[in-house]
Amino acid sequence: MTVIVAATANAHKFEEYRALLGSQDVELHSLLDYPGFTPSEETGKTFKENASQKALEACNYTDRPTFADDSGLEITALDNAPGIYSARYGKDDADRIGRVLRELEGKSDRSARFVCVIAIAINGEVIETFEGVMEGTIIDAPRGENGFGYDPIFVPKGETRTFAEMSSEEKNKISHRARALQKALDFIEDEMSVLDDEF
Ligand code: ITT
Repeated sequence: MTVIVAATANAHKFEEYRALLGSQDVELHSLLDYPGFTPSEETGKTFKENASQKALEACNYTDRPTFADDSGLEITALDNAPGIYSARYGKDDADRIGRVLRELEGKSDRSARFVCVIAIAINGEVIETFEGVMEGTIIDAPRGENGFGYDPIFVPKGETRTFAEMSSEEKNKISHRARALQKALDFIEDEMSVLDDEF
């Protein structure tokens, strides 16, 4: 079976990818399968740059088809912070959520969006990137135990529950990550059919 690498050290992200790719005929590795590899600091200014950096580095190390995502929460009233700094916005999830809620105190615009950019790297080259977005609102206090990161304060558009109150199956139907991945899978399917036509 083809091995592909999901270049993430975030176990929650990896579980989402494992569930989303469950029906595909591939064996999925994460960076936890390559303990000798330490990703370098993220230096990009955009999700796309960071996703590309992560995918390329891990592809070069593992010599496998690799994808990586860079993702985060953009909050309108905070000039789209924390954005690419979402993972670096505090020492742990509770600290990061506390900071966001403090910074939003007294602000009436609670609109926000989760963004995920997936980069695919093959043979030492980033071949394409794909963006998925889920719009929503930030509530006043965390609710729910599922998911990870900012899920307890994010209510996706059209829902009343936070991502953390939804099952993983429900989140995986509409999330920014699922949307980016679907675009990547559509691209791969199209490319594969082009190859099939040629041979
Ligand atoms: P890798 O770089 O190893 O993949 P990371 O957690 O550092 O792991 P990012 O740099 O992409 O990943 O940071 C993404 C952060 O954005 C993540 O740590 C969460 O705080 C937040 N985030 C992204 N997707 C999320 C989601 O689906 N639910 C909640 N928070 C999310």
